[in-house]
Amino acid sequence: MTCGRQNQRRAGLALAAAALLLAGCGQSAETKGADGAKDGAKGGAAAGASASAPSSAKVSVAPLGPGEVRVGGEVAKPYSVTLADLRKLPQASVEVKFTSAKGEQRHTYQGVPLHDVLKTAEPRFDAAKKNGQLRGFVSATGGGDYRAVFAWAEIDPGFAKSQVLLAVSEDGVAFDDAAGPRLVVPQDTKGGRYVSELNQLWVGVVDPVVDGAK
Ligand SMILES: Nc1nc2c(c(=O)[nH]1)N[C@H]1C(S)=C(S)[C@@H](COP(=O)(O)O)O[C@H]1N2
Ligand SMILES: [Mo]
Repeated sequence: MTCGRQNQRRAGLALAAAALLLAGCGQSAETKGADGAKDGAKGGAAAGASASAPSSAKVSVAPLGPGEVRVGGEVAKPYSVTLADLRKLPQASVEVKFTSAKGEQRHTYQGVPLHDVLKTAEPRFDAAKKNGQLRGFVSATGGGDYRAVFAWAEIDPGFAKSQVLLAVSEDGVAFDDAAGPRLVVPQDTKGGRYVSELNQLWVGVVDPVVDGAK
């Protein structure tokens, strides 16, 4: 049974144990199509947010609150932001289209630039290195432990043409506060990085990985 292995792999996330128990271990990413029906995973974040971890689970951090997104990694000021918090910040709006298992989707999203949310945490890039921020990346985790990675330059308006958003609404309909925001990636033609029910943003720097591999 793959249940235990899945559980172990996900143990780092606060919501993991509870979400898995409630969503069912059968709903692993491996059992879904490559182009990801994510509906099975959808309940995961909300369920994990409202349930407490079972006493047998070794979860080292507090359970996620409803709609909470943890911002951490290589940052000076790790913090949490909720969907309710995001609604109060300066908003941007974007019209996008992307392909998905359902076919082409066109939507208007409103939300906060991902770059704004990350800058608040003060990423620790090496200022002594030329364009030190270009060694940075951001891992975005959503409901069902769905995860995608961005290079810093893709989200930094100093480099990127388009603006990645943490959306608070889709086509004028607000996301449920408990579900959390959705990443919107206007430069992508496929929906894969439109991570829903976002719960973690993790800033990393590639140097330890690359130099460690030498
Ligand atoms: N949390 C989460 N977000 C996700 C996925 C997922 O499985 N889980 N699937 C992605 C994929 S592959 C696509 S194509 C789009 C589909 O968007 P939709 O759910 O609005 O149709 O969501 C993306 N965001
Ligand atoms: Mo997809």
